[in-house]
Amino acid sequence: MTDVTTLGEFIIEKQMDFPGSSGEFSRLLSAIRLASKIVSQQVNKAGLLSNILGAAGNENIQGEQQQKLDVYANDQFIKAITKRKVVCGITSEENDDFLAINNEGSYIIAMDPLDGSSNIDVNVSIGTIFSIYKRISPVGTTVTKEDFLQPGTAQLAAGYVIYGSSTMLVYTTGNGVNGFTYDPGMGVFVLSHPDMKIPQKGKIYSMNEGNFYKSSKGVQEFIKYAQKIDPDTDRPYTGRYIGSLVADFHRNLIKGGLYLYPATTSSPNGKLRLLYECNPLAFIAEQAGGKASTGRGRIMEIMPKELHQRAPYFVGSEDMVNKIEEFIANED
Ligand code: P6P
Repeated sequence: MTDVTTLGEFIIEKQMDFPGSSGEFSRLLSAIRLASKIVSQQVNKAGLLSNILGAAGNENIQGEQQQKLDVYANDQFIKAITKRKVVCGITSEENDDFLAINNEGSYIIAMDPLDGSSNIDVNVSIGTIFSIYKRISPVGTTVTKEDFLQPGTAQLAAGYVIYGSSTMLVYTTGNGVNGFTYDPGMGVFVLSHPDMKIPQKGKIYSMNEGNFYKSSKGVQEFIKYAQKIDPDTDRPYTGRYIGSLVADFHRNLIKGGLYLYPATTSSPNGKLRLLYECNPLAFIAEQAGGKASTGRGRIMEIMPKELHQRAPYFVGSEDMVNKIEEFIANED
């Protein structure tokens, strides 16, 4: 077998553990690794498992139909993380309120267990997104809401799993970004994308253009700019929108590009959730040399007020984020 580095070896060899911890990060990441293997197995046979497919009949706090696989993924991650005893609380897209897990735990997790779930039964890539913080309240006490309402700049680690043509885990602990591809034969994640960097320039923009006329003038001007024929500036750009944030983000991370979900007349704060969609991917984007903005400022500097609050979101190649920020600044 060629010389491969597994995720487990990588954490031990290459990643400093959290400051002052004794292997807690590796235990936490191994919980995420285990749960993602289990979810990946179900996602890969979702088409066959009628008992999994289809809405669970409940609605989550977003008022979205909960797909059974959403609920299943949420359960698997919560179970695996709880077993490691290092987490005091979890907030999840699938749970209206946060979950108190273990008072002795030092960390909190914000997660979207299965993002893009509307794509589950049409066989399009979906993903898990997670973000890890140190708790603010004292160890030994019950986790509080304030433990979760920390700015993205306080993240210790963040990552995503993409369940696509292959299953990949991409994460950062603030020392760059590394991608691991799951090898089902060996049952391990192997380092396949060391030290990922997003191209500074890009030609791909990812937006639901059905929202064009519901977006601000500055956003509309950017889209028209992107579509203009101008060979000198490599335009028109290419529109690529999968409708699954993790899949669009991952492609743009590798090829260069901009994902945008702006505020619209029907969603004045945008659609994406700050804690478990915007901030974790922003941490990865910045660590890979990219940028993540509300359109008017660094998204990781927002002081959250609510667990499920939304934010306008522009993330990807630095030059493209700068360009749309210019258009937005000029709309005033
Ligand atoms: P729309 C999925 O629900 C999600 O949160 C992201 O994965 C995706 O990019 C976006 O919403 C799709 O939203 O309004 O274009 O269907």
